[in-house]
Amino acid sequence: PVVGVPEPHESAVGHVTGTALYTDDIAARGDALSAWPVQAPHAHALITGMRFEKALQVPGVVRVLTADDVPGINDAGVKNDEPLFPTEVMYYGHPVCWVLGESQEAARLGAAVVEVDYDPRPSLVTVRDAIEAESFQGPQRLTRRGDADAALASAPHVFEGVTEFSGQEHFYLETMASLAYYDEGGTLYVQAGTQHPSETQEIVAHVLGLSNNEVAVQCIRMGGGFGGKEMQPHGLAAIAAIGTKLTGRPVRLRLNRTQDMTITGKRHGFHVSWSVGFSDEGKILGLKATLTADGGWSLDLSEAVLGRALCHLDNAYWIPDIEALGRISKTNKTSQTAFRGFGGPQGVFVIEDIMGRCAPELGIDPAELRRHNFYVAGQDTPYGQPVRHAERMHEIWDQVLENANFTERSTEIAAFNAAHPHAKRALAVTPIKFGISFNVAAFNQAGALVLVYKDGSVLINHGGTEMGQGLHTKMIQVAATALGVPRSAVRLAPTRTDKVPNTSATAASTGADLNGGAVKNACEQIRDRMAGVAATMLRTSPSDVRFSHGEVTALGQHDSVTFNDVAKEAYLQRVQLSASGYYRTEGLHWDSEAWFGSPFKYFAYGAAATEVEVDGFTGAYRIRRVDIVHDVGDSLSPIIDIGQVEGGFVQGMGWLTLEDLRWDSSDGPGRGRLLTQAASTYKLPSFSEMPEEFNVTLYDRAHEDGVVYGSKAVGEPPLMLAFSAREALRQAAASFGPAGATRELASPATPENVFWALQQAAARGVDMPNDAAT
Ligand code: MTE
Ligand code: LUZ
Ligand code: MOS
Repeated sequence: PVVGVPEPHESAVGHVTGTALYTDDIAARGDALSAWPVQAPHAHALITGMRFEKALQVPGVVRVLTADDVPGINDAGVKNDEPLFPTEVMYYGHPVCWVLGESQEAARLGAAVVEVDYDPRPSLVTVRDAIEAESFQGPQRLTRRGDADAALASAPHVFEGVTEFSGQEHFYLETMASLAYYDEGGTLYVQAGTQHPSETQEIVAHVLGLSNNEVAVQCIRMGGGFGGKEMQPHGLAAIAAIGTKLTGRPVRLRLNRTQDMTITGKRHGFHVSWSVGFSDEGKILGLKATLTADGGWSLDLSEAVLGRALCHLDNAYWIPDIEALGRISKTNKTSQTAFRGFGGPQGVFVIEDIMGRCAPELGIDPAELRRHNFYVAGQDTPYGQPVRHAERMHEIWDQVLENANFTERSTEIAAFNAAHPHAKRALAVTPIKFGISFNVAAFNQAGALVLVYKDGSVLINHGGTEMGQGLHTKMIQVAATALGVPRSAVRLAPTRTDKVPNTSATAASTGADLNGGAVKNACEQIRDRMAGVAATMLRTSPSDVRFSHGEVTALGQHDSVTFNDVAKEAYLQRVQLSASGYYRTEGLHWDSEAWFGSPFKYFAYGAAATEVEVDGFTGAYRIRRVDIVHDVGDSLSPIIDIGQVEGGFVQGMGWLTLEDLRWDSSDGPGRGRLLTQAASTYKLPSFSEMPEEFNVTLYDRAHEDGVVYGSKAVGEPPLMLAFSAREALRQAAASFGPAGATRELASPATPENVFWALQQAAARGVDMPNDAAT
């Protein structure tokens, strides 16, 4: 089999040499017009007038697109709450109209002189303000099991707190891009960086008043999506498409970095209030919480994100009695959206924060406290899903402690800390359990189209998109394995809605599970037909034919023919050599009203142990070492999977420790403006923040029944392993003070926030670095 073989990414050479093309590279080769937005300088305002005379006098400006130009429906959201051309500005930077120019520069200059009159309105720019004003959108959801009030009333240890954290900018290297044009037959073609080509197609069609078969969307690859291109490319693609419809010319739309950051949605920040009860032994007895997501100006995917947050509040822990209310605030900000983990990280944040804060109060080592509360076989999640393979969590935990030399190093760290008043180290370990499947049941299906040509070469199409995660590499491996041909015999064609229709977003980490199932299904149809042909060539029965590495053999015989010969013979015998494949995930059920069922096919498990060292004078820190054990089932492609684990961890670490989204909440003229609009003010992880030692181990003998070749999804879960870094920083900061104190740590755990945490710890007693210095 070709699955399981360490293969480099199919575009690795193209990525590093610059020959791999992205949407705007294609656009740049042609004579397309460029679109440029006019962005409103108010968090909330009514638009009372617009004048374009000056813009139209700018050389190279072709026209201005407004609501009057929309042939179909002026809405870009699947919830019908996102006017593409608004009459009411809902956030600072909201595009109110778009200028088309012969060049990007012409369009930019034209946009700068469009005159817009605004009538400013009161705005809400923090989730706290929205809660106070009771500004919510969408339904509220409740996870409930048992009687949380009673559990808290009788618990020997009860703690209360508020946990607040901010969102995260996707900062995919390739910003949003699309290119629209007509083909000779009148099909409107849109090339776009989109994780969800079928939905881009649908939105473009309804904005233009077309049916889906008049629009085709292609995505060759993305320079990162991370959830940011699951929903938000649609409206931008529709702008390009309207421009094409009106001018008859190709139209190119590419946001620059600051436009991308100020127009498109981010990870949801949350405000969470909670109370938790523990037994004397440190078992969680009950939890009550209210989670409020900062939704921004429209719903987008917020309901599903909130749902996943509620379904990951337990992380890996048994919580017998629980009552958790989830709601979505409506604020005057970008519309927050999917981001790797899709609400899961936000739910997990809450329980890991609780563990980290309560462990010292209970006088229990945090690693012990966590382990002590793990699910065991036979227990269900609060929403009713059996935690199958709960024992894996325990095994993975033991393995990561062993790989990390946890006990020995903890002793060394204690000795180091005793000897160093101005520097403290800490080693923390955290688990992850993550549910795999879309929490919207209908999305758990996929299609593929596999073509075998007369010469035996293979071309596959599937509905998933490539955003760097290696899905195409895995699909090539699946097809080669299913057809029994070498990897080199298989090529893959770009994702297009006119090849495979009605696809789901490549999201929820399900890309390989779903599309792999569909590709395998198509290959098996073809292989079964070819087995019939080979049987005539080898004079055996079809059930005795075997395909392997391009050779076709019969059980118990020495004779063989090549796959290529069988393909040619199949053609001559008029046997079909192409097939469309289909897959849907079986066994899911979910009642979204009762908030109960089994929404996930399985859980992915992992654990990470991270060591940090914090400087007592500045709060600056280093990540000294990370050890991870992560469960990907039987890996389809180990290099890809290890890369996903590493990348996910680092992206999570960025969110939790560096990336500090700031919005202007003053009452000045910049109210609601995103202050961190570029890499200069938004600190991403870079080489200097990489763990000095980084060991990733894939959990062994991990076959998962009922998934393609026993594999498990990998894309999102490892992001949440980064909680180990946050917890290590919490512990290191606390080590500057006496044992047993509460350990609060603001988010993100930037050097600044770590500094305040260690000052607070030190203020409780001994060894204050600043005192020592004076
Ligand atoms: N890896 C890279 N390199 N680039 C990405 O944009 N997106 C992540 C993850 N890994 C992403 C990535 C997200 S949010 C998801 S849901 C999955 O990949 C989607 O791909 P998959 O389902 O094929 O794993
Ligand atoms: N559910 C989910 C979703 O779990 N992950 C997703 O990415 C998603 N996207 C759309 C709707 N539901
Ligand atoms: Mo990933 S957030 O499901 O695109």
